[in-house]
Amino acid sequence: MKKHFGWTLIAPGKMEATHCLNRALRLAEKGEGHTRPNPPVGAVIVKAGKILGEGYHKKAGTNHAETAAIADAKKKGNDIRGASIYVTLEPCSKPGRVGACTDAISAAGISHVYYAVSDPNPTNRGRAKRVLVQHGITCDCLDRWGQAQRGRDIPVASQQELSRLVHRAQRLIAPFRKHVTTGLPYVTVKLAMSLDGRICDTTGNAKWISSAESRRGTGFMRTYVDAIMVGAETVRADNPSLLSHGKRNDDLIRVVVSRSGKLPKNAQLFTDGAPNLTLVYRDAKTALVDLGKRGCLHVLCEGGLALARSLADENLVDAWTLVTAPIVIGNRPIGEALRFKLESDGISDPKSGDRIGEYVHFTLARKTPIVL
Ligand code: AOF
Ligand code: ZN
Repeated sequence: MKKHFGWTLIAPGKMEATHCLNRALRLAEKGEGHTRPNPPVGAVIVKAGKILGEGYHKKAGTNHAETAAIADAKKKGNDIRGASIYVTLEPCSKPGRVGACTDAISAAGISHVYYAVSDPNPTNRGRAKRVLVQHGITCDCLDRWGQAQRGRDIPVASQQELSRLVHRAQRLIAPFRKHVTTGLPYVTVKLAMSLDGRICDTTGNAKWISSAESRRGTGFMRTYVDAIMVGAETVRADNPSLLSHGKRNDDLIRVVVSRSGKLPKNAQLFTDGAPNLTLVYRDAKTALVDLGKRGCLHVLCEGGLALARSLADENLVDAWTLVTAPIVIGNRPIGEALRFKLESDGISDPKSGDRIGEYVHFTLARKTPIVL
């Protein structure tokens, strides 16, 4: 893609959908960790190979991605009548904190809507197409591109590339899907292990196992989750700030699970003056129920072993991020903490190959959300 007199020019025709959806996803990802209880969403407006406006949802109560993109185009003085809009999520069709996006799209004179995945929120799910078609706007869900293509030509060169992007859009809203359908946040547990499958407990050899480089890599996860959760033993042993190694997320909530409630009063978490809220709960389940009520979509549990085990025992884990370190230690076996059976728990969908230096990160996510 080249910049040409201030326009982003897309290779004509078939590249449009993949280019615009990719861009919309990158925008949406900027909102991750800040939009609760709303989903992160991105949108791109395009006409004749030119991107005329783009935007994303920054915070609940503010512009949705579509209205942000429309406002961006207006600010740039671009005429978007007859344009197409690519959105990572089905546009909302019922007013909430803000007006319905289907109305804004129609008022702006946009004539095609392409969205990656249906909105799991029952208020909006599956309504957009009907509403938009009533306004004379064509609407296609890219998730069902084969179906859509039968009726209309979607500007896509590679089906494989489009499926990959749609899958990314599905992953992006997995936490929102869990929250809006169950009221609970999506839980990712991060554990470090050695090549011999030994788990690294924070009270043990944590500092041995995760290099500064790997910490920066997984520290990045703290920029896109809503809350970070640790057990009391981690606070006592490491006195962590739980804020990012690198870019900070001021919206991140810090959570400690402590059965006794006895935590050092001078722990960094309570005294560092950061804007980040710190909450203490007696057990993991109570914590998750309350975090869900506070609108948290995604909670990252970073240790230690006891907390990971209690989450696993109560069937509260949606995804495991296993950091494999290129060392052999000899400690407690990782299986003790995971305690899941790949088949019965429906854990699949491995996202592999995130390499950070000599470390490899694997994430195994549930196929279906947990229903309590
Ligand atoms: C979109 N674009 O950028 C977002 C959407 O309370 P509200 O008005 O902010 O509406 C929240 C609901 O709207 C949310 O639950 C989800 O269904 C949808 N979010 N929709 O078209 C966006 N954030
Ligand atoms: Zn909307």
